[in-house]
Amino acid sequence: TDATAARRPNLELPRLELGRRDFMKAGAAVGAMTGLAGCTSVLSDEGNGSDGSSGGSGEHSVAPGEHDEYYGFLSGGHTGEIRVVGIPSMRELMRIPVFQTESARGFGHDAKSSEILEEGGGYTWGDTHHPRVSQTDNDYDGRWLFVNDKANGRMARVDLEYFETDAITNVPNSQAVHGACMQLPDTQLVFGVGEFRVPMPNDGRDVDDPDAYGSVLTAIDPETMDVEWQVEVDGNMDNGDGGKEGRWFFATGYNSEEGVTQGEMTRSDRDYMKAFDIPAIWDAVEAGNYEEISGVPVVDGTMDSSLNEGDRPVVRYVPTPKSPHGVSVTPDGNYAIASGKLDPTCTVIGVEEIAEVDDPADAILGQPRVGMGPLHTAYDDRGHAYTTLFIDSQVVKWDYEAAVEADPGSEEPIVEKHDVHYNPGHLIASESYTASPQGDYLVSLNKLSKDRFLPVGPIHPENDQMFYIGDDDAGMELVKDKPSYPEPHDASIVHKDKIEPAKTWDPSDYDLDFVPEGEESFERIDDSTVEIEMWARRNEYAFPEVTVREGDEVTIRISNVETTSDVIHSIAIPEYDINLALAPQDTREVTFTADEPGVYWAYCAYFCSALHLEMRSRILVEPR
Ligand code: CUK
Ligand code: CUA
Repeated sequence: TDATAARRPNLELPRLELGRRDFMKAGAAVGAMTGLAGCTSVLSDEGNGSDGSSGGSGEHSVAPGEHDEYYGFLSGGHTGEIRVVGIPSMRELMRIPVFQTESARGFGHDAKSSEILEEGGGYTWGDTHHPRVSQTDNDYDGRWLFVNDKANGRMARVDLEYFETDAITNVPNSQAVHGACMQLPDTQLVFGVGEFRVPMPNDGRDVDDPDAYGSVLTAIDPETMDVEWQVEVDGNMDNGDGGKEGRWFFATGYNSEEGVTQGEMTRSDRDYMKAFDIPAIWDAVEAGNYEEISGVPVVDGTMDSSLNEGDRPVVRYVPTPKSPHGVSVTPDGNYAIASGKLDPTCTVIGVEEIAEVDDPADAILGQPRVGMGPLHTAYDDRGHAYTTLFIDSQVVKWDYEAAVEADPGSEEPIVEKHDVHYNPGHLIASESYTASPQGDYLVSLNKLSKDRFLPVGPIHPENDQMFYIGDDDAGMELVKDKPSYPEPHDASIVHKDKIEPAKTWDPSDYDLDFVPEGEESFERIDDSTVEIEMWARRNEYAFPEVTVREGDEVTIRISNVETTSDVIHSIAIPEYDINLALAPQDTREVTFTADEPGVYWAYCAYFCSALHLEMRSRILVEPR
């Protein structure tokens, strides 16, 4: 609007018509000036936007009652969850418990979600890093979100119709699943990138022999969530990304030294990005060229291996400088860009070239010097890469075709650097993991917030900073700071039109029979077993009271019979550690042993109506 434009800081940025050598200096100047622009708007009235935003121009805020353009799916790190935010507002819309028990959504309270957690290994927490949304034809299809558990070596799937975790696979032979991504263009496989090296199987046999340790890439069927195969490699692995054409999967790695102490792990100057040849791996599996370990075919992808006819290696090792961490494939599918924590360059690897060259090192087409501590790279739709610089606390914008033209170590491809606050890990741009990013918004997930927010004790929030990147002339514009509970590592940004969330449950999607009004039942099966089928609606349960006997095993199946969207109930049972959340038309079940005689007021924990506080049922446990 004009009013918004009038309030924007009046800063005419110089148009850059410079030779390449001068570009760097000018780029730095642009960075400084856009930083200043951010400050100016904080000092103006602009910062007190009606959406409660702090700082940034009003152009990218979302007014009360209006919807965001994008869903942002952020990992929650060691909370074990996924957070859903709206972009550009950065408002948190929902949290999805994945690896942890969570009471607001009843995850791990009802039978179904408890079984998912139990089948996933029975752990009470996880460490989510990389949320990736399924794709069809290299574009988001909005069906599933996959996310790793770095802590316990698992992969989970979230159903994006219900925004609910529906499967967890406990990956064998792998202690930490770090990177997570899929085979493209159509999510044919989901890949978990094994990080820690452990003996395989890890049953105590080789604890004293690090040479016998290994790490594996795991391929999982997205429909069944079964492990299809694994590939053992040399060294550790870290992050991963899929080539757009479906042949290659890339994983960074460190510790090619295969050490077990930090000194040992960082001794050599080179590590390797691994390029997995997916068809060659399938050939090896089909030809029986694998060892079965813990019930999984494990293909030998170590450097010395050459399993297939014609000595076609299943993994190609591309030498990259010290301890590469991030890897991501450009939207055009032409390059995989990896960057090392301990080296100031990014390595631009030609995807087609990998298949053609004899020496994988020859597939390296560019190596620009971008700054200190480059970690992760995202893309816009105009040929720019954006790389986080952990040590410099900056995001560097650079031109990846220019990097292929330039000499190795050159700073010429740099377009701009912008400060972030502080020490960024991942960053993500709108749909930057697809073949068609929008190039408008970018979120930098900063590890340290230091003094950016009111102090809240010695554990600080992180700072997720959102930029508008759609105007190359004006440069990157810092729009928003969002404090984040520890700790997002990576995110996916998906246009709202590509996600179709359910408004209510569809009982036919569920394996438990719905209990309509009038069909409630209380059945004593035998001396110690009771089955209750009941419903909930505003403001009552089917039974105002139920009586069971001490020691009974009680199963409650309960349906929310509401058909109105957003009328949510729950059934909380005090002292029995139970809270089932019930969205409209949802049915949940729980079984517990009534081992303490007494009176228990089961109540609804979602404030659902004027008589919400009266919505309760008295459970009487009679002494035997
Ligand atoms: S991430 Cu997992 S250590 Cu850089 Cu992809 Cu944070
Ligand atoms: Cu139902 Cu409160």
